[in-house]
Amino acid sequence: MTETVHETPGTQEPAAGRDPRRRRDLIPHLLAGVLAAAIFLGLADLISRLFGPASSPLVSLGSTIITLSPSWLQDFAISYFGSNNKLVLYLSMGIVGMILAALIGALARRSLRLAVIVFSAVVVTLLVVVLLRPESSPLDALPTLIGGGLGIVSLLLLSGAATGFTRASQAGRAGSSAGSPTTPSATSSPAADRPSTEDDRAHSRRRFLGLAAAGTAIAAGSITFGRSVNAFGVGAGEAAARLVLPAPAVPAPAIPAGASVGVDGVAPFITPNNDFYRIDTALVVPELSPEDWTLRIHGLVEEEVTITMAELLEMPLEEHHITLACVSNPVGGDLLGNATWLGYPIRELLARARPLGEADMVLSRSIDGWTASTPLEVLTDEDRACLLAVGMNGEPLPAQHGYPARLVVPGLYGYVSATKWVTELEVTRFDAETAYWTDRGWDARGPILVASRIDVPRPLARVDSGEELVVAGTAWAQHEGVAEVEVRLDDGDWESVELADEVNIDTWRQWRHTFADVSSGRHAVTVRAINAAGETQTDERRDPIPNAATGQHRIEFSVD
Ligand SMILES: Nc1nc2c(c(=O)[nH]1)N[C@H]1C(S)=C(S)[C@@H](COP(=O)(O)O)O[C@H]1N2
Ligand SMILES: [Mo]
Repeated sequence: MTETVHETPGTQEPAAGRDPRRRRDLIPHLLAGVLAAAIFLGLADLISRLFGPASSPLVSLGSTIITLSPSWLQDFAISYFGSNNKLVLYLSMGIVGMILAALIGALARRSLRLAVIVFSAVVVTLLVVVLLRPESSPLDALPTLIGGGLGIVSLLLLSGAATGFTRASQAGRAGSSAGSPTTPSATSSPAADRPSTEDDRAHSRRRFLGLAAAGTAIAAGSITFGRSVNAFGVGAGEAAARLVLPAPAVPAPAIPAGASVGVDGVAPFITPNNDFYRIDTALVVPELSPEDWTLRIHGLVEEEVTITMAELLEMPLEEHHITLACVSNPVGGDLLGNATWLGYPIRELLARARPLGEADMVLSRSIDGWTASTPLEVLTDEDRACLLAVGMNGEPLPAQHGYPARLVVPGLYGYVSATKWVTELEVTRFDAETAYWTDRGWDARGPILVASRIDVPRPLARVDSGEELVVAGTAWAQHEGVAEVEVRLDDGDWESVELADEVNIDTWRQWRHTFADVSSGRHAVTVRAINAAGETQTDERRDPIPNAATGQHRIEFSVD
């Protein structure tokens, strides 16, 4: 090993830490550490595209962090970052990783051997993380092993070159202060390998800069190329384009024009697929081809049933407009969306399997192991359109929304019902099994609470005086129906608003209201909904856990 070159304590003067030039000399070493780590992870990620998604140490580490995070952290990430929570996870991993890698680079300046040991320990840890993923196989170790090996080679090369670079700068400084480029200064290392001519120094600098540029190119290139060859979900997206949906045997009724109140800025009645909120624990969208997909219904049933995609597409499919909502939606938040779903009634599938009398729950399982527990009586309800869905707004399910098949259950939050990439329905009992989120403290049944939101005006908007003030938004109480929505200006009386046509009781309902003669200055408007059972949305503020945030949406604005 090259440690004799690097372990040169003599080069460290007592005051080195306080000398800004000395601190600047650390930069090439920090960069060497960061680049070596980036080359390791970038190449491993690129090579992982030949294997399963879990074979990328980045992906497996991210998935493991999600699995191990305390539920308050997961809840926080979902409530505050919504559909961007995975991006935030990657950014945080990137920042922490860069700091660690820079520290390894700094360590390499003192002792290259120790730095290589620490770097190898990180590689081995990530190897264990990859192999412990439920979805990985032994072959998935290869990308981490190969990337790790190349990362260590890079660390050796870059740290060596960084040492050359710093010595060249030190010699340059010593030379200019001593007036002679060839005489080592009195305080510096007696090591004979210090570059002594201007040419040598320029060469050392060029060598480091060249290696650093090459390292940057390799790291950045492998991440970009690897992820564009087969970016998250794109593979499944391409497969989705090949799945041809049959025409529905029971089409959804056309959406009347009156379903919209016609106010700009209100969320459209049907949420386009690309704008539909996305919440799941899957860091990489599972890629499931329709040819390989099956749904197995088992557990407390008289007859186990397995269906293939070809069989499912032969069945008489139904289309329904249903609004999906996330339990983590904060008051006024947008973690809900409305779509026209095409699928087969789950109750018909369960009827084939004939659940036993003692069963009261269906544990649905996704290909990635995620689970939801849904009351059996909801899924077998004759009057509820619980679907094994394959289509969303006239297209096959987008990869992110569960391709090729997911569950959609009107009236229950997604975490207890809307399993994406679903492959299994286990008929069981609430007292025998629990599901992903119920294990983390959330309510076992998760019925959707009556709620409403103001979309217009936007919070803190400035509105022209003289105009009438239009307030508009949406309200929802899936499977119960919205009976009434009321708003109030400041602390005034509640006033009933104009409701859009009810399309069905499973979708949200737009509303609008006009206030005349609002005085100039600051104001607030508050909304509340009342469901068909007569329950009024409470004003009591409560956190989402265990069964959804409560409180009324209130926004402030000012009239000029
Ligand atoms: N496989 C799987 N399905 C899942 C989840 C998940 O984490 N994994 N999250 C659920 C939650 S909490 C919600 S709110 C809905 C969101 O569905 P969407 O992403 O299509 O909007 O999916 C549900 N289905
Ligand atoms: Mo959710």
